[in-house]
Amino acid sequence: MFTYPDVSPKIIDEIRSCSVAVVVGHVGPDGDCIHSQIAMQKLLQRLGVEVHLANAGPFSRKEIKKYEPLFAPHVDKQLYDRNPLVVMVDCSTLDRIGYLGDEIKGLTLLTIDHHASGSKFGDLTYIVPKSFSTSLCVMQLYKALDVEMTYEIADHIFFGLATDTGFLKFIGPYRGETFQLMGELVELGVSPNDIYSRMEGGNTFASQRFLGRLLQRAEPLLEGRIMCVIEEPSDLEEFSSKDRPSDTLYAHLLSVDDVEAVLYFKISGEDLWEIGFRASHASSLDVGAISASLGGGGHRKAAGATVKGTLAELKSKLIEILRSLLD
Ligand SMILES: [Mn+2]
Repeated sequence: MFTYPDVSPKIIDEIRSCSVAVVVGHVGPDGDCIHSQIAMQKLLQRLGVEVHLANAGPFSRKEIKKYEPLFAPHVDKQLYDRNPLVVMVDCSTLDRIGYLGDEIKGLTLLTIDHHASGSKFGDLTYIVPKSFSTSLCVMQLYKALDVEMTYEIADHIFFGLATDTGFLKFIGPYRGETFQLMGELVELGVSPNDIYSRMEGGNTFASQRFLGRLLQRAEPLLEGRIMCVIEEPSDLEEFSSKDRPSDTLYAHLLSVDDVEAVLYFKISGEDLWEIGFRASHASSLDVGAISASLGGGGHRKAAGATVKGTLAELKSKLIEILRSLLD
């Protein structure tokens, strides 16, 4: 069975000797990022540290919106001058935290992450690529520092795990350790049932109508191996971009037989498109690489890029790239 690596004594000493800290996370934060930041804040507070939370946002995901008031958009000079320990969670490179990267330059940095892509950057790192969430890495810090977890903390940790695993859908075999950790959290009072409702609920009616519109417009390409969905200007007149039902749209279209990838063209400006990519679990397509070739970023299965050009140009370019990859 997989076991988490030990947290280094250097990290433990750094945390134990710290008096003021700022916990930062990546731009466009998701549930794992926000709940890991909060769980990390609570851990440090229990050790008597004065803790600040900072994130450059935007807090556009519905499941994290309510936490926005807890986060400062900047690390101001006053705080910087007190030489806080910077704890960066759910990312391993400074460019992922946006302009905050410039605001923390020169401070001691502790990185806690589960992404394989980032370099082992920074003075102190606890990076576990096999971990299904950063929040489970934070849980290891509670254990290493011998700080008792309350229900509230357990709930943050479970929520981070739930959002990063599509509520456990992405967990494969031989990962019993994750279920053992979940067992500990549930025994602290966490209700998976309640977490699921909070994670999947909270949709606006408009987002569900928008979903219906986009599903009707989905176009199968390359013998149905690709699904392409394109927004029209009238969509954004009728619906807000905040109501984009992206995750559900991808899930619905990837569930169609033979579909390997979904392309979602979102209007971002005049001849400016944000293209979302998702690949199916079974496909060998690496949409992260496709997105990177367009100047974007992401992972093998999920990626995005913002690209200038006309729709016709971009669409035919992508069809050519996909055709060559699928052959
Ligand atoms: Mn994560």
